[in-house]
Amino acid sequence: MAIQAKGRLNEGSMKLMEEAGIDLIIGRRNLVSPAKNFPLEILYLRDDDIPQTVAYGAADVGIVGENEVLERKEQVNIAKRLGFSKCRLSLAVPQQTDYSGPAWFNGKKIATSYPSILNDWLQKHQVQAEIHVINGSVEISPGIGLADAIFDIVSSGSTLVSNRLKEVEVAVTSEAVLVANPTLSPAKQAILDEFIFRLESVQRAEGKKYILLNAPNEKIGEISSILPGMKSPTVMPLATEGWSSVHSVIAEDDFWENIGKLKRAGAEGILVIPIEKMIF
Ligand code: PRT
Ligand code: ZN
Repeated sequence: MAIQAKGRLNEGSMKLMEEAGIDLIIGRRNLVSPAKNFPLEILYLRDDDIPQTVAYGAADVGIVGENEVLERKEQVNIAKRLGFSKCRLSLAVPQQTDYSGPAWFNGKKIATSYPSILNDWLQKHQVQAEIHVINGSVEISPGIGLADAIFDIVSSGSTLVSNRLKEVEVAVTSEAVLVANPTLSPAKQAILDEFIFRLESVQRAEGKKYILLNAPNEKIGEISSILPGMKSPTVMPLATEGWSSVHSVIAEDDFWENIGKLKRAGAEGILVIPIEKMIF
């Protein structure tokens, strides 16, 4: 599996390994890390090289920004969207521009590190513009007279603001994705499926809490209807006659909405505890 050696995707990629319960042997030179307890080896690369490495089979899978996958147009399958490093690729123009729509870009010079995605957008909107490819610090080009506009990654938007630019068109949105070589052997596919299964078990548990509460037996029906659990809540008798312990899984957001209702319905001793993994 190829992951980014350093940069914005590295931390999220390493967190996924941890969530999947994969322990890596981190060597001193740190170019390759074998896993101790899973049939996996990590290669650390620059993000730009990951789509090609996976397409050519030097790595079987990789974690990379969808923007790089779209830009490089290599033959890889998106095995799973990972939900981190979210951003968008947008066109931005100087703040004072009276922007009228895509036709504004006709005859303009646009600086970018993503010429292929930009070219797709220009064609789709039938705009004739000049693409000026630069790597890094794209956002300063209009200010120094190198371009009329830029096409770049935006996340919070603060880089645009500090360069006196405004975002006028979003071409694509992106997040980190798990990519796979399209011709994995069945044995490798099985390892990938196991990896994805583990990630999904952790994801399912995110934002979910295990709730335990005590209630008089005659209130259990009402309390169960307030708790939208996995199926039906587990009800166990307490040592105290006429009382039970009710267990369920709830979304954390639902909990805050329903706490008052539960108490009014007679729930006592409410405990809310985190869930690490959920497997159906
Ligand atoms: O060294 P290597 O080549 O591996 O890394 P890199 O420098 O090419 O990439 P890196 O680590 O900067 O980004 C890796 C990936 O993170 C990108 O390909 C995107 O998929 C994703 N990502 C998410 C971002 C951002 N958010 C982001 N904000 N990549 C870059 N930025 C930059 C953007 O270029 C711009 O300069 O941040 C600035 C905008 O941020 P805001 O918050 O000011 O809008
Ligand atoms: Zn890069």
